[in-house]
Amino acid sequence: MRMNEKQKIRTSKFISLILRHNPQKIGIDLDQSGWACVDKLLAGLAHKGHSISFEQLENIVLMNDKKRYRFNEDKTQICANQGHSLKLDLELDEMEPPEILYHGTASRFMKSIQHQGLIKGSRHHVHLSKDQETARSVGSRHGFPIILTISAGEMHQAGHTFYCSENGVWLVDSVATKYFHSTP
Ligand code: HQG
Repeated sequence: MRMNEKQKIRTSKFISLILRHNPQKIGIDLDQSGWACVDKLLAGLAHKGHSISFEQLENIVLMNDKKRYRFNEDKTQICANQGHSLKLDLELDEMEPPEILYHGTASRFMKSIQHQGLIKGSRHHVHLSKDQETARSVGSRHGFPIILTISAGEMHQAGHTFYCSENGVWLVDSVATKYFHSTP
């Protein structure tokens, strides 16, 4: 069956839910690094009304606007690149960050953020972007967007560990208030 753009986005969002937060929703397991068996994923999706072919899954992985998922080499396994809330060992490599990174948030969170810094909440990490445009669109998901400029280079020098996901999202455990300011 051909999928239109709307169906593709709906199914892609459902795959995010499965691979980041709740594989049990379709009765599958992820291994300790977050990988799912492609055949089991497809069978589980079909069972919940998201019946897609392997080729359609390939297309979703390839065309996804933020490159949210990746296959292993022989495409028998699939995982989400970032955004998990499940306790996993994502096998991320430490990397030296650029001097400046950005975090997009919403104005309603600012009082708490000014008080306790950026915390990861239910996710594995605080998510940071390379550019302000991406940060703005991330922040807009939660309300009126505020962009925080993060002194990532300074944090790194002070011993904080940074990771970069396969799809270019920078990840860190937390950001103390002394390392950011909001951009007017
Ligand atoms: C905020 C999307 C109060 C934080 C995006 C954010 C990203 C605080 C919200 C990825 C806080 C958490 C993650 C504090 C942080 N007090 N609020 N101390 N510290 N916050 O959705 O970063 O499209 O869990 O600023 O592109 O918005 O799903 O994190 O506003 O890469 O692929 O708490 O999700 O990717 O919200 O987004 P989220 P996020 P996808």
